[in-house]
Amino acid sequence: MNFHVMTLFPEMFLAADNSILGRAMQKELISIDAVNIRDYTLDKHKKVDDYTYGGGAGMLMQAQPIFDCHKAICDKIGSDKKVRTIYVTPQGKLFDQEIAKELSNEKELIFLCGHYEGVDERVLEEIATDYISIGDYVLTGGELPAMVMIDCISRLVPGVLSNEESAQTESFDDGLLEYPQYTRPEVWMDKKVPDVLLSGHHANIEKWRHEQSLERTKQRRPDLYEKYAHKNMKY
Ligand code: 4GN
Repeated sequence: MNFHVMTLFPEMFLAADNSILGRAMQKELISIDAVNIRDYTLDKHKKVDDYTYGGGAGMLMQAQPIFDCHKAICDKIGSDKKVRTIYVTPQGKLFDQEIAKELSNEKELIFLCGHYEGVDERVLEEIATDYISIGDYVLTGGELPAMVMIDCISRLVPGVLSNEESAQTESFDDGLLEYPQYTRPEVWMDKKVPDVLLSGHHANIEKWRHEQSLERTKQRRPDLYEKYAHKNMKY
């Protein structure tokens, strides 16, 4: 999977080079190419923003540099199909594991990270195929949301996680929160690891974990619990 990111702050994407994604990049399972939109401005002062028509506070990113940057990325990819181009925005569809799974099937993905008050609508109409938000809050730029999505999508690309790491995720009860986990020591601050986990009785351990998942989901995420209960209703 090749990620192409249009941004005014390409250095921010060096932060994506952590242990798991770093390993995936070395293995060439993924690549992240952060492209500076400013390199494509035709303005002699390298300006990429301007005032909004109709007035109001703040500046907008102009269409031309973004369009030319997108064109350069598409030419470089050289595919005959249209490449999915995600505008990261609080006005988008809410990102979740299902969207991540769907996007992980693409070979190339382009992200557009906005700044200031946003982007001229006309260039979005020309290049954006998807409008996606990571949650109902506003950040100063689209870079962090793009990194969240890239991280989440990358770990679904075959080979990025070890078998152990992916088996761990797949074993989670579909739609429930994870059960509590413990590592050494057996006693810490007078708190003992639950006996069942030390018993070696695998059926009991599985049953305990499922109960814990159910209880935790009911307490912390009643919305998910309702969905799960409904889905598993037997008539
Ligand atoms: C996306 C972008 C939050 C999200 C953003 C989100 C940058 N904040 N919830 N900020 O996924 C105006 C121009 C705000 C771009 C945008």
